[in-house]
Amino acid sequence: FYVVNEVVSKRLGHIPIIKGDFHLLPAKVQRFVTEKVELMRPRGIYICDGSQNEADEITNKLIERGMLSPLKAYENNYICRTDPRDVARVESKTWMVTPDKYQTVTHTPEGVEPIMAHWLAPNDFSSELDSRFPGCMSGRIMYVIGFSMGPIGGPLSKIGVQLTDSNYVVLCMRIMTRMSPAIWDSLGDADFVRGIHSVGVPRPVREKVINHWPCNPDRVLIAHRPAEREIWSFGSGYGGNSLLGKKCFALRIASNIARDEGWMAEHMLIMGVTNPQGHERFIAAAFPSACGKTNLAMLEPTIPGWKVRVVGDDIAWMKFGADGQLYGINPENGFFGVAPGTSHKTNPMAMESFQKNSIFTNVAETVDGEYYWEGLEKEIKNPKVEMINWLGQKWHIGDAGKAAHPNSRFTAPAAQCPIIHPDWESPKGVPIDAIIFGGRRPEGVPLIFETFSWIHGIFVAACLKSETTAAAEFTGKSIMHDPFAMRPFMGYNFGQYLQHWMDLAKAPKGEAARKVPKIFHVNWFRTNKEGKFLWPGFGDNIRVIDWIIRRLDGDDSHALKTPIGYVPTEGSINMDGLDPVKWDELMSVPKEYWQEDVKEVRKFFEAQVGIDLPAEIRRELDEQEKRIAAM
Ligand code: SAT
Ligand code: MN
Repeated sequence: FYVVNEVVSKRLGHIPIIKGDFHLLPAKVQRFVTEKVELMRPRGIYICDGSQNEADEITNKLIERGMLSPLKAYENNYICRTDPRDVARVESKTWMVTPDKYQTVTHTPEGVEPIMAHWLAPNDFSSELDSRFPGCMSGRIMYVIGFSMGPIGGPLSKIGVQLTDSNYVVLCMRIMTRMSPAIWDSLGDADFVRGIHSVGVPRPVREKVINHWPCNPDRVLIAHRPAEREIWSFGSGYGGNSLLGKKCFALRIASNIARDEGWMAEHMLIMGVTNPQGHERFIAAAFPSACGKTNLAMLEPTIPGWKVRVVGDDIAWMKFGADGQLYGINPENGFFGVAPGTSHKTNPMAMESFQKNSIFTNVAETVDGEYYWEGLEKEIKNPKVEMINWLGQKWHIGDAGKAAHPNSRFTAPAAQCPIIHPDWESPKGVPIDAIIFGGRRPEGVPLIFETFSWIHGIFVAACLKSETTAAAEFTGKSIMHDPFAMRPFMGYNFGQYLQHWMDLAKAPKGEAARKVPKIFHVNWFRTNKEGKFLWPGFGDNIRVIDWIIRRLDGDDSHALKTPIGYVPTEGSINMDGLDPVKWDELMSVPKEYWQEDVKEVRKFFEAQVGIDLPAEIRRELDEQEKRIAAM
């Protein structure tokens, strides 16, 4: 073992280890680092330990360089502006690399591009790598980040090692994952998920670096090799592209591991909800990016006696126990939330979470050293204050343009949330009793409905659609399919993914029958003809959760059967203290709308899932169509 270390360390040649002890890394990690050092040729190697000292050292370096500046109104809060070309995930340059195309994508007809997962052939991938990574870290430091998704050593947790030349990434990974030398002990000889990330700007730098934010937008590539549990990310420093623990690992790679191991890796929040009688239930909920997962997870109930506590706001790893119960963990350690729209009115608990030790990206900064973004108009101390907007220009409320980029983000330690659940780090997870799916649906879709069964729920989730948001590169509003809110994060053939969900309902021999969660669909975003929201949303969403929980508790008297599922009967949602809502407009299931919808879904399945669509799901579609026709 020692001899192996010696050999490996010599192969590092003249490249100095700037910090950390290479010999303390597990042998497999040493080999990984060595190989990649040879490929990317950094000027030094920095082995991160995740400590406060380390974060301070890196932060100070970034402040000196102008990439980061302190937000003086708070304790240990920092702001940074990216190159304006590097502000969101780039779905069109995000790939899954598998030998067989159909491991990644479904069988779509000639000329139809699959929208769930993009496939890159191994040969093409090799040449894409060859044209980017050799020497890509030259003149830069390579940081080695060992991290755990989920509590270190937990039965549902997984370890990753990310190499990066971005110190911003180091600081954010420290908030978003568990980074500590304990990772190496926990890992031992075991395998780990490999992440290789470079901003793609070797020194000497040929192009002007904007905002001290090196990136290479023309050359962006985010590629995953699921079989090898490996991620290659190039050219972008933005969160979803660069914090590899998050979408790349915890969703795209993890969903592959989950399929192999019989669990699920999903784009879901987890919340604990306690009713006035003191009984707590855990709910997981999937919404596309920028549709309010963070707000729902931290909801402040507007009806008395209820309590919500957050377990996670973006990703859930869930596994059925031998007792038949589904358990879920939040693999993350922080919140990477959309800033605009977040305020004391909409999400006071998120606001409390980032009063210190947080990083703000592409928001505005006032001359008083406070953050600012759209949605804080009514809360800002001095509405006339001068600001620097996300583009670095002087800006005041009322000026043209925006203060913050619509996809600007806060990165905050989850433990700082005042309503973080005491069991949020429970290694075995919390028991999940309900799953909610939802999206932004201005038209036709009621506030809430309950699906008829596990399989009907899977069908409904497969039909999930939502208005596009600024979380990806799309511009303009349109309703897009986003099955399971996983479209941008799908790690393998969507038909097989559906089959996997179906299979999970059956317990293996010797285990208790599975108590599959009830599946619901919500829509906070239905509008009237004038485009005004019909439902107040935010803290009032507890009223819908209340109905859901009563359904879980076996209340059968308050549900009306419609062709798409059970909707609440009028009067069964607590409206105390609420301005009158237009119940019929909010809850109606319009026949013409759903007739069109079913046709559209059929086309979507034909075009996008084809022969990979499990027969049971096709049957659900047929049944739904019949029910709608009979309305
Ligand atoms: O940009 S991230 O992928 O990290 C967040 C999101 O879009 O959900
Ligand atoms: Mn997300």
